[in-house]
Amino acid sequence: MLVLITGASAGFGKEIARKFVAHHHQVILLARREEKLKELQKELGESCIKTIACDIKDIDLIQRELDPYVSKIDLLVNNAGLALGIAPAQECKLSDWERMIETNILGLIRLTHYILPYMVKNKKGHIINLGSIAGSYAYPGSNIYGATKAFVKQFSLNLRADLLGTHIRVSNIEPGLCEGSEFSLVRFEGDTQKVQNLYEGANAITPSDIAECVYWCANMPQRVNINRIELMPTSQASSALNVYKKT
Ligand code: 8X3
Repeated sequence: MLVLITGASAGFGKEIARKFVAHHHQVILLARREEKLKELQKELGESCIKTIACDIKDIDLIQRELDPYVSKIDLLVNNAGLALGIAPAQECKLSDWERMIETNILGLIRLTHYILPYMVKNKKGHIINLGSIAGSYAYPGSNIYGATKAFVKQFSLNLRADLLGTHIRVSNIEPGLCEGSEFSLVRFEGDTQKVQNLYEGANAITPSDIAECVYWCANMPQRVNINRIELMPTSQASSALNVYKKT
């Protein structure tokens, strides 16, 4: 299998790459940080056939770099995404909202739009999107982040509707609290104390748990489409509805 993974230099993306290479698949890695990509390429050896160091929003550059490979991609893992800040909506920076939409939605749809016709032509292919529990459950500070993941969830299901009869599979993996990636450090704007407090004693899920899910989805028999997988740490659950009381 040839697997294209976005956001591949760290966290989920890196573990997903390791998982597929460990099972003798080839990977193309896309991420912003060239140094980290090169490091991972060195670790993965010749199974990593290409790295592309650029922002997911640079679709023209991505298309140029992918051109020799695009018709051979079996699996696209749309993993690149981020949450910026955890402030209530009325205190958020508009630029943070726009950046989340740019990466989590526009980056994902542009790449999908580019690759999908090749998959349809080949009559095979699989798109695995990285959603989030934030796309299904509202919680304070999730505002635009959660909304982008709700988009990813519905887009995944809508793709299934359009792709009926094409043999293309689409899945959405929706993790909850996950430790061991840079996600929360980015969300808390580098505040390591807040990150530590969040994970302390939580026994959160890990990037390798996510990689396991992605790999399992991709390796189910062709007749099986896993539409969604929602996973949380055992220590996390959707909370009761909050009621604000006047004091
Ligand atoms: C983020 C999930 O639980 O950390 O995608 O907010 S959670």
